[in-house]
Amino acid sequence: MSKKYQNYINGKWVDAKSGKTFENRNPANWDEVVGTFPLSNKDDVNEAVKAARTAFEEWRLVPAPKRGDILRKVGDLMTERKEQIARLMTQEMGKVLLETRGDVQEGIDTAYYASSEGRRLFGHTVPSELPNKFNMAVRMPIGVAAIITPWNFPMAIPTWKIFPALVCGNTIVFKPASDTPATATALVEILIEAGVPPGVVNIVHGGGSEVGMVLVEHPDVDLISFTGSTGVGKKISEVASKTLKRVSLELGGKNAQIVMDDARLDLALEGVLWGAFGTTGQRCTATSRLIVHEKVYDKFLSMVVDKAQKLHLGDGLDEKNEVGPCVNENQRKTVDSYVQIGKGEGAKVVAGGKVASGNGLSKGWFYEPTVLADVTENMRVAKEEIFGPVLSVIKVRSLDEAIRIANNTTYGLSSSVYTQDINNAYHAIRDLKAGITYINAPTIGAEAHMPFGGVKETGNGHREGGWTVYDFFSEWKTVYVDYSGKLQRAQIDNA
Ligand code: UN1
Repeated sequence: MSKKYQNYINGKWVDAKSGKTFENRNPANWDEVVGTFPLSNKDDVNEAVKAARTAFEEWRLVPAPKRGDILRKVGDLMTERKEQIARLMTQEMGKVLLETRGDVQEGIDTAYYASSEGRRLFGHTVPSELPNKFNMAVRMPIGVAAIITPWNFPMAIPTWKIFPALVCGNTIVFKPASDTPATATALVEILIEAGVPPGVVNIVHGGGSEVGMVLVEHPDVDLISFTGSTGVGKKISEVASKTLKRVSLELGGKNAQIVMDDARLDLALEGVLWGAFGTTGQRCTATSRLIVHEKVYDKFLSMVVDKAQKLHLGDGLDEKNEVGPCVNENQRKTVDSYVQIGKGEGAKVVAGGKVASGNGLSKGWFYEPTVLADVTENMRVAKEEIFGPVLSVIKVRSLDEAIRIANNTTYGLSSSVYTQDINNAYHAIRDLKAGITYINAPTIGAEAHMPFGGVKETGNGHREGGWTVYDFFSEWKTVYVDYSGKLQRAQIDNA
């Protein structure tokens, strides 16, 4: 019997009001059911929003350092359960243990950062233009935040949003991806154990239209923080504008790694394999394009092909495996259809290019790590997000051309340049249109205490991570204290 999971609303574990459920299966072995989850709808969402709204009135008054103390405990509990959660995550979404451990670690780092932020949450004091008057700007809680998260980082991404939201004094309704509801539940269990009061954190499982969009439309939800596809992000933005909600969107990417002729190819090779095939290519930061200087193109391409073909595919729980399955059937279909599109456009499949078969692979959504060579900049495989183990390789004659092509997409999340030339590196830092640029490192691997996000259709200008996310989850209040004992008119009495 698989485990039966529930929603958590107003301090209680409950089924969906409709009684309906859905199953979550292991993508490396679709016979295995990880759990059964409530298939919620607007009735469950309304209940959760009501609980969060009520709880907000007390939670906003808890001193921020105390809210931070709870998050320190959360970090401690996550540390204790790191291995257990990593295994559960591998089971429900497929990426290898090494990476699911990293995912949990990113959550732990975020917990400790947020916990200490409870003792900062700095505002500003600013001199007044008038005598005997004091000016300051302080951060205030906003209200109810809807947290809508993807399956590729089932622990890290929810923590990037939930922990800062809580430290800032907001309450939460959490709608995790329906491919990773078990990991999300493990996070909520920890929050409860660490002492988050009833109603402050609620989780509602179910689909995007039945739960996610209901939250986006809900008049009593103040904030939406969403990570997912650009298509869904645009829809959210449109719908949320009707109630003027504050919305943070972290969307797609089509990230490029540039390899110059002076690069250390051994290093660039490790980088591109990790960037393109880590998490089976299912990161918004994944290296989806490799842009190589013509002088080293043939040599570097054959190095990449050789290694890509040797990557060990299989169940992520077995530590000898380096690449897990795609998360589900649809995702694998999308990957394969892009490979066909690439071929049709004239790209050459030089590694992989098909559904993987062989020992231990027959009941999972495995796809061979794929390299498409001779891709040109306007092919769809050079511009559209694939979200799978497919690398498009493009040849260029100069750094300027490489940067121009890297920028020739509607996305702008991560970017990377391998070069030994400091001048090249700084040109790239200045000119790459992306929220993140790595020098001599792959496009993946953002650290929790640094701003994370992109430009163009990768988002709407907000940043998660680091100190920047606190701007999203708090409202500035400007305060003037006049202790002169008389009416002082700004712009008039000091003229
Ligand atoms: C994502 O792909 O949505 O930088 C997040 C990275 C990870 C986070 C990725 N730390 O690749």
